[in-house]
Amino acid sequence: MTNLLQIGSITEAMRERLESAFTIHQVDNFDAKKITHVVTNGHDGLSPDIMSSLENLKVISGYGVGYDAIDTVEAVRRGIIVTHTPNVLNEEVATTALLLMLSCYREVLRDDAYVRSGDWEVKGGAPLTRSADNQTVGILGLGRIGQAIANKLAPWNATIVYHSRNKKDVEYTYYKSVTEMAKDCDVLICITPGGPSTDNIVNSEVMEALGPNGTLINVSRGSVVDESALIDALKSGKLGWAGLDVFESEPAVPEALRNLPNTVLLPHVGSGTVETRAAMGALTVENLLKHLKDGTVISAVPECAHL
Ligand code: NAP
Ligand code: 8YV
Repeated sequence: MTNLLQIGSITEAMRERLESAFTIHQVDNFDAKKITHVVTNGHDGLSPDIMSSLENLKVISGYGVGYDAIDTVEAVRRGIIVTHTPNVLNEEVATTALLLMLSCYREVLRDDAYVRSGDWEVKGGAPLTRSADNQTVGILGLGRIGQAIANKLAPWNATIVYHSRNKKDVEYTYYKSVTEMAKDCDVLICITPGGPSTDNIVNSEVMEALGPNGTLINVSRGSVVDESALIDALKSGKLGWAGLDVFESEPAVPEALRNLPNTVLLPHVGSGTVETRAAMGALTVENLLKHLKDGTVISAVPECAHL
């Protein structure tokens, strides 16, 4: 049997299928020389220490589309194929982005607390909220998920604008500058990859451009948003609201952020439904099984597509 190193947890369905073809080793007990395949996830990735110890490594299969926790430069240098799970989670993550946006606009957490506390009976009707209809929504990263977000916003009659590295062949207005886009937006939704090229791309200047009536939604990576600047902007009122699924040092979330009333916070569950996680798990496994069968994979990350 081929030897697979498991980083992080895998589902029972994944384990059953993997055990038919691999001997699965855990990180606390493995013989580095034997390992040819790794299964991991977007959060844990593969540490440089473990990666360098695996001299016979051929494939790293990631459960998730984001692969910023895997050193692809080193993988390409060593001829190791990195795979991920694009497309199967587009709709779910887009739904999460909208869930956060609508929750901020309609103050779902505040009003839920109003009912539960009994305040409704004592104080009467809750204060009014803002309509999420007819908003200008800036999508930072108009890729697979970004486009799914744009599609899902159509029933709310949103005007979509976007910033990506490259201008796309779409009807939406393109902005070269994130700050200039933020000035024209009611909502900014971040859905780029993480990593050095997007590190703190949403800084205090962008947040102030979005403004006191603006809403920031982050379903990308915590590193994309300057978290301490975000806390300052939300506290001072320079930014109106934030809906966040991802954080700088997950699972730690700064107390200051947790105490702010103008935030909606989720524990990185953008793709976290039974259905979507099953599809991601299946693709993660199929990449490994296909490599065993014929030396190729289904969904290599772009950097490894030529390997
Ligand atoms: P994708 O199709 O590759 O789209 C990424 C988009 O980001 C592209 O439009 C790309 O622009 C843009 N981009 C990349 N680097 C950029 C930069 N430096 N500046 C500006 N724009 C940049 O990826 P996807 O499948 O939509 O996934 C996007 C990311 O979402 C993942 O990498 C992951 O971090 C995150 N994610 C989060 C969750 C969650 O649970 N919260 C779930 C899934 C994914 P070009 O097209 O011009 O290159
Ligand atoms: C996953 C994600 O929760 O796909 C991604 O990039 O962030 C999420 O879908 C994560 O990768 C699982 O570890």
